[in-house]
This record gives sequence, C-alpha cells and structure tokens, in this order.
Amino acid sequence: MGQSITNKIIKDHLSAGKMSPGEQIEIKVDQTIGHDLTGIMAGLILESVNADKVSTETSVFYCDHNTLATSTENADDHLYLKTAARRFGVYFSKPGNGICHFLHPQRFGKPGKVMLGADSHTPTSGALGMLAIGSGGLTVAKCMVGEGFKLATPKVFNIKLTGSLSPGVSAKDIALEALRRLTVKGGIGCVVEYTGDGLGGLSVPQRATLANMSIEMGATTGIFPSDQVTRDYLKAQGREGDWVELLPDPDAEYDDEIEIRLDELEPLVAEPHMPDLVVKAKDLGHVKPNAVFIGSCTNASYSDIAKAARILKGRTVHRDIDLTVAAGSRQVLQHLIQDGILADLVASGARILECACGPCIGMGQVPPSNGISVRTSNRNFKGRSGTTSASVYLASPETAAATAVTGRISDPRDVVDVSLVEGCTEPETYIVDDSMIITPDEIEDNQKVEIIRGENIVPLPERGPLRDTIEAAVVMKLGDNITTDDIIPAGTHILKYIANIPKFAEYTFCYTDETFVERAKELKNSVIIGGENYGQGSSREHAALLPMFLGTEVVVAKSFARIHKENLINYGILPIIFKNTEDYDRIEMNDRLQIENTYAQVDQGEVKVKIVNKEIEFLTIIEASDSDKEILKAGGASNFLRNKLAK
Ligand code: MIC
Ligand code: SF4
Repeated sequence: MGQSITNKIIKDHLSAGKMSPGEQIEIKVDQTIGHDLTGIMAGLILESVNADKVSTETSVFYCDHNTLATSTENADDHLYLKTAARRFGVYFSKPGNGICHFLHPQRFGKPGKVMLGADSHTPTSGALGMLAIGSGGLTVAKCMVGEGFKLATPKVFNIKLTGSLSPGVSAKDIALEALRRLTVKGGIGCVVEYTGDGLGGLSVPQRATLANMSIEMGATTGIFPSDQVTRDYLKAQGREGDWVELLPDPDAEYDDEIEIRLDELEPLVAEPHMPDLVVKAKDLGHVKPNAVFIGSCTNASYSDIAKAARILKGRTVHRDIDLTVAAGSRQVLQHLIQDGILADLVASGARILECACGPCIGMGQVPPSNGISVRTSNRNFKGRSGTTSASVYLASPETAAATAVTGRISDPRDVVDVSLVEGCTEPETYIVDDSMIITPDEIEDNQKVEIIRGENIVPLPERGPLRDTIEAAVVMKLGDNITTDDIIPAGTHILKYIANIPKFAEYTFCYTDETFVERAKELKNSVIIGGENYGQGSSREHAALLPMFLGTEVVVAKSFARIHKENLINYGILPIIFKNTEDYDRIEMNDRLQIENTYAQVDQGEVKVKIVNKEIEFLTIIEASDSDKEILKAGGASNFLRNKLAK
C-alpha cells in the first residue's frame, strides 16, 4: 500500500513502537519552538532539571505574544527568555520580528523534518511539508534535551482540494469550509494531509493558513506535500538548499477523506463563539461590527494584507469601524513598506500595529462591552478578546476589508471588483534580513551563562507523587468543548503573570466561575468534571499547572483534547475518561469522589471511582503510555526528567 507524507515522515523518525493507528510510538524531534509564554516555561523547566545545552538541530524562542510591556512583567520575561536562550543554545527572535508561526517557515522550517512547538498553532509550518506538532512547554523542554516525542500513531485524514478558488474567495474560506464540515472535533486523533490538483494554485502562505487551522479541527497537525511551490518559496527566501521533494505515493491510502471543490466555495465567516459555526458572509449583512482586525498567525502574509489593502485603496474605513492591521513578520512589513501598500492602508484610515499576536489574544484592541469584532485570526472563543460580552467573527482578509469599508459584514464580491485582488501575489524574492534573530554563540561552559530573572520570574511549584488513595471533592462540573482559554483566559492583565504561578492562579476559571479559586483553596484536594473534548484550543499548560497548584488531582471527562491531556500528565493530574458517558450525569458539584489503589489501577488502564456520598461507583479509562503512567505516579514530568538527566 502506498504511503502518505505523514507516514513517510513518521517512519523516518520512529524511535520506538509500531506504527499502527492508536498504538503508542516515539519519534525523534529535529526542531523546536517556544515563545514568550511557553518558551519561558520551557526555560524554567530546563533550569530546574539542570539541563546543559539543547541537542536538537534547531531550537528557537520567539518574542511575539507578550509584547505590550505596559508594566515591568513583559520586559522581565523577555530578558529571561533571551538569557535562557543563550544559556541553552537556542536562537532568539526579538520582539517586533514577528509571530513564531510566520517566522519559522520563512527562516528555519525544512520539508521532511519533525518539529515540536510549544504552541497549538505549530502545525502552520506543515505548509512546508514538515510534521509540525504543538505541545506544552514541558514536553517541548523534554524533547529539547533529547527525549523522543511520544504520541498515539495518528490516523491520516485526507482533505482533497480540487479545482481553483474564484476571485474574492481565499484560503481562509477553505479552512472555514473544512471546519464547517468536520467541526472542532472532526480531526481528533488525525493528521490532516492536504492533496489534490487544487494545491498547485495555493502559495506556501495560503497553505500555511490551512495548516494553521488544522488545530481548530482538533487534529494533531496539518501537512502539505513539499513540491515545486515549496521549492520556489524556499528559493525566494534564499533557502533553496533546504528543499527536498516530499510527495505522497500515487496509491497512498488514507484512513478518511473529504473533497473540497474550490470553485464552489464562497466567502465564509465563523460566528461567535466557536470556529466551526460557519455561515456565508453574505448572510451576515445585519451584523455591524465596531472593529476589524487583519493579522494573526493565520492571515498576515504579504498577499493577505496586500489583498485587503487593494480593497481599501481609494476608500475610507467606515466611520463606525476601527480597523487595525498587523503584518505577520517584519519581512512582510518591509515588503508592504517597499511596495507602498502601507501608505494605502494608512490613507484608508487603518491603524498599524506591530508584528505580533496582538488582538488575537487580547493583547490590546480589547473590544468594548458587548462589542462586535471581525478578525482574520483562528479562534473566537468567548472572552479570548479580553471582553467576555464581546462577539468575535472570523473571516478572510478580503471579507474583513470589505466589512471595514461597508460597516457591516460583507461578501467582498458585493463591495468591489474582486478581480483587482488577483494580482496581489507573494514577492518573487523576499527581503532577507535576520538581524533581529540572535544566533546562539559557541560557549564552552553553558552552565556559566547567567540567566537574568526579574521580579516576575518565580520558580515553578512542584507537586509530590500521585496519592495511592485519592479522596477529593468535585470543585467544577463543565460541559463539552471547554477550552484552555476557559480554564485560564488570555488578556494582557492576566498573561503577564505567566512566570508567576501564585499570581496567575488567581485568574483560574475567572470568567466561568469566579468562586473557583476560593473554593479550590478551601477544599485543598479537588476533582474537575468535563464533557467531550475537554481542554481544546491553545497549548497553554497553565490550564493544567494552575489547577494542580490549587489542589486538583483528577480530571474526569468524556474525552480530552490531545495537548491538554499531555499537559495534565506532565503536571501530575490524573486524566481519566468515563467508560460509560452516562455516568457523567450522576455526578454533581461537591460530590466526594474516591479512588483506591490508584497506582495499580492506573497500570491496568481502568480506574474505578466511588461517589462516596451516594455510595455508587463508576468505571473510567486512562489512555496513556507506560512512560506517561510513570510520569503521573512521580507527580509530573519535571521530577521524571530531573532523575533521568541526573543519570
Ligand atoms: C493561543 O493562540 O492561545 C496561544 C497564546 O498562542 C497559545 C499559547 C499559550 O497559551 O501559551 C497556543 O495556541 O498554544
Ligand atoms: Fe499568536 Fe493568536 Fe497565533 Fe496564538 S493564535 S500564536 S495568539 S496569533
């Protein structure tokens, strides 16, 4: 049977296990990334386990999330990350250079490689034909010092793209159509591999939009072949030497497949508060936003912004709209300046932001109370923008620009002659200027490099081993699709405490239930009950670390999102799933749950839970590899890693 690209790369990197869907395997990691949220965590962990120098081919820390620096915390964090990068032999990308998922394919990504990134949108680099998987900072730290990455062998889901996009319809609309059909759960356990004759017409940045949003479908990652389009892109970046061809075999078989006919697509929009609530842009004419944002790791390429600018050229932003634009990287911004596009944007009334995540994660441009914002980003979860009462709609740059002109959500084809945007393609040769990337020096004794810790950098809390008899009360019962943003929200006033756990913990579940922290502290030991797909969305490991800090020992859910389950294990919280999902209904807040002989039950893979006050029992399952079970019993991965490195 012919092989998919996914299976070719996995086979090439397999260090343990047998490749068969669902079977645990371990793969070698070539590259890693982290940033000024998650890279800080990786740095703290590497420090706490006395790591020396990283052993990957390339590891990079990017400063792109916490860049507002309205008080000392962000600057403290950046200084920490920069000095930690030097200490551990990691490239460091300065703030203002751009978003990690933009910069990595531009400057470091290579077809055929495996990359692990401490960010859920790491799959963006899959646009180059690399297997780029998102994870928590702790898992990434492990792989930076030579551990293999453990995962259940994914299924390979083929999204076949046929035909070509009509003018005014963009790669974002393909991603939204895939989400409409597959939902936020449709990709769980799968790598989404894109094939079909439609690929030839999609540039690497367009492919990146699709690879980026694979995570919104719950997929492990998304990947494209490395073909002539990839070669031309790497050549334009001055890196043709990094290109290798990587195509699926002509008779490659996939576990599942859908076809998206590009000619039939129309401009689409995801309605609040989930990226899969997708409708046609033209049906939302009644929605009048206050703000439009064009940017984020999904849609801030040169051609994305050039198309939006073409629509805005000679027009003014509607009086009721506040339009902000952020290029994905400094390279994109340099081209926009060179080609006069920035001037067109400014003339139309757009506000230009720095090259960073910005509004996508509530770092500035927080909407007004009950505000409506149209964004080209990838997530519209409630509260993520920084305003719980706000409504965020996700759209393409073309739809966003048309909306900025008319003041209501608009199909770009109804606003301008969209054939005008056809000429807005990627540059043939990019401006290459890596002066904002600090290359790690060759240092004889890395341990001697001083890591600068400002007041905001507080050592990580640790937890003792898992208890063999757990008795704890239900502190929270939640529904389906709870996001890590629900567990610990984004926003500048919250995320600035990323490296200060006691302060950060005060915000746990703050928008869902403001009494959570107080109750959890009072209970000391607690259990959280979740529905399906618990912990979807961002890789934010604090969604595990903070409940652990507040005493949560177990999460029982109907199912878990992959990255969050990994994080729970890494921080010593037992993630178990209901064997019979009806048992979910038998549990109420404040019930007292008991697990006896936890170690033996975890080893067996089936864990019996007693609801003490109701005198009933139910069965749960733990899906984890043997080594993950050891990590759990040890109380988390840092204990485990420390012991291993000491040897
Ligand atoms: C996000 O989009 O939510 C983030 C901020 O990029 C996160 C990273 C984090 O929360 O630390 C992600 O996607 O993983
Ligand atoms: Fe940054 Fe938003 Fe992308 Fe996360 S999703 S990396 S916050 S731009």
